[in-house]
Amino acid sequence: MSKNAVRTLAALAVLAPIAALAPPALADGTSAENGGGRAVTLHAQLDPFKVNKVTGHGTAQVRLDGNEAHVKMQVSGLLAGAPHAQHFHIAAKGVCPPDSAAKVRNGKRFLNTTDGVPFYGTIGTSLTTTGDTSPDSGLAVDRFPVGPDYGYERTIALSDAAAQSLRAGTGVVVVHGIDYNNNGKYDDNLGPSDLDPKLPAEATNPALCGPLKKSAAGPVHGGQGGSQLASSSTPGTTTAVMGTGATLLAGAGGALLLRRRASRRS
Ligand SMILES: [Cu+2]
Repeated sequence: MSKNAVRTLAALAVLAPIAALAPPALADGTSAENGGGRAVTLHAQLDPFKVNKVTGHGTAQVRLDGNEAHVKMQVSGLLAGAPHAQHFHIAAKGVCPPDSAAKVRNGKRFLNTTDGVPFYGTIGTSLTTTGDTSPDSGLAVDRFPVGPDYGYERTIALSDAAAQSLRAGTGVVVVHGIDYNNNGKYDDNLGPSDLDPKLPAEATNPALCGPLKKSAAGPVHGGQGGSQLASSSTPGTTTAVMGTGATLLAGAGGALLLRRRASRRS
């Protein structure tokens, strides 16, 4: 861990108790602006897109209070050593696309991000590990978790549009990045990405998807079985936990990251 990271963590640790004492005014104000948004807990089961040759799984939980979302995810079985963009997609049908939404391109049948937009909508929130979480960071590949397995936890201030969509039941968690030809890296076998032609389609095609649904009242249980999720995460602070691969990737350029060889783990 870099000195800066340590310093940041130390600062967060100091600020956390203060934040814990401070928020009522902010929370109330935010709730009032958002239609009196009562705190709600949402869950998503993240299932793989088989048409994209994905076999991983995951879960996501969101505690939404006003516009503040405390997000927890556990993901497993994705491409190792590769960054996985992840978002709340919003304001469409609130469902994951069926395999029949996939199209044939370059002689291969697969689902790209655009194919799914009529179902899950466009990006409302980028579930990055640090920094900006707006749609502008949708492809900030140096700030997303790294596969194959990871835990993710972060408290995020959602846009009004995203908060409203999640409350309306049209929020969908989508995790991107596939290995269609199973060669251990993002490559160009599917052609360029529909989102950024400088990236390979494998890097941005949807891997896992799950609609966020309101759960029955009751306590939220933390991520189960995740080895990479910090056990010391403090409610109210911003924490993001990445896999070991993230250390290797930190500081390098995005496109380079996607083209570098995946780790030799298989
Ligand atoms: Cu997405």
